[in-house]
Amino acid sequence: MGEAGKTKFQSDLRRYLRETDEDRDLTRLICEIADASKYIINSIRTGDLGVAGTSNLYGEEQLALDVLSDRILRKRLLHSGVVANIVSEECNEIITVSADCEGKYSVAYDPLDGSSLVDVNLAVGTIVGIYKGCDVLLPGRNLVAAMYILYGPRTTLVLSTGKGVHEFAMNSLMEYDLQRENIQLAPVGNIYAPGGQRNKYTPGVEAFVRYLEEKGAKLRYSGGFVPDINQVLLKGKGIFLYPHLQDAPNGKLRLLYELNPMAFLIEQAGGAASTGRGRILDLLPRGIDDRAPVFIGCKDDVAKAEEFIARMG
Ligand code: AFP
Repeated sequence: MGEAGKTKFQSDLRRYLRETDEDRDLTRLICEIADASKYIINSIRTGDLGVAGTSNLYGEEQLALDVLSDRILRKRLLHSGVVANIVSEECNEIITVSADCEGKYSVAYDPLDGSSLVDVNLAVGTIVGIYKGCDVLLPGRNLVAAMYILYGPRTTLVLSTGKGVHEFAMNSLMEYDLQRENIQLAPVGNIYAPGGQRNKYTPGVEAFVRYLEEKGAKLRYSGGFVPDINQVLLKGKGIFLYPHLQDAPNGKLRLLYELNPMAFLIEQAGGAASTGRGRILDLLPRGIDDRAPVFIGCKDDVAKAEEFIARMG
């Protein structure tokens, strides 16, 4: 399977969700998040960092970009009228918006994952997982939707509401147009993105990476989870890993707002997402800052990782 299939069907995001009979409130929520991305892009591109922290030349305070991105996104969610609870990478507790769960959604997000990469002009992204109702401390298999927005040379939005994975690209009017429908991953890939220090890999992980290298896989790692996953998804093949390390048994990436949304998307594209010993989407979060090791991408590559880890740890 080559590049994910392109489509001639042109539709903006809202119209696409309407035409695929998506729940009206979920459509509203997804479009609010998409709209928020326009303001996040502006801050990234112009360095206009709003208020707080050090002063800029206008005497205003400046925010760290991830804090500003969080404020932009949170404000849209707070005023959307369809959100019950929020979990943000920038806040160490659950933000209750409404005690009324009926017809509402709860959102777990990383407003600007990889924000430190902006200083070196590398791609970063917003990652969002959406649950129906009030509870967010649920296994990721309960997600009703997941999406990410990738701020790269182009701004793209990748979304699934459980009916396949679709890519939208921002046009000159800052609206999102459908680019690819039903993106699918091949069973086996030829690129790998190995996170974490190699000298801290366990024997099983080291053996798995050597297996990938010996079969000719090429290393593609940017340090940004969103662009690295996006490369696997849009090339239709590959694997990203941030494994358990000798001094970090749970790896680095956060379950609620990094791993679960990406695992939902990758599984919707026919791939797999594992801790190395079990499905990411089956993990019951103990807290909002839970971390887990991750092997995510082509399902046969993920299964091979699990084999090596079962055999060698
Ligand atoms: P930050 O959001 O703290 O920059 O971390 C980004 C990230 O969580 C994820 O986007 C990358 O895949 C991973 O860290 C990279 O980690 P290393 O810098 O250890 O490779």
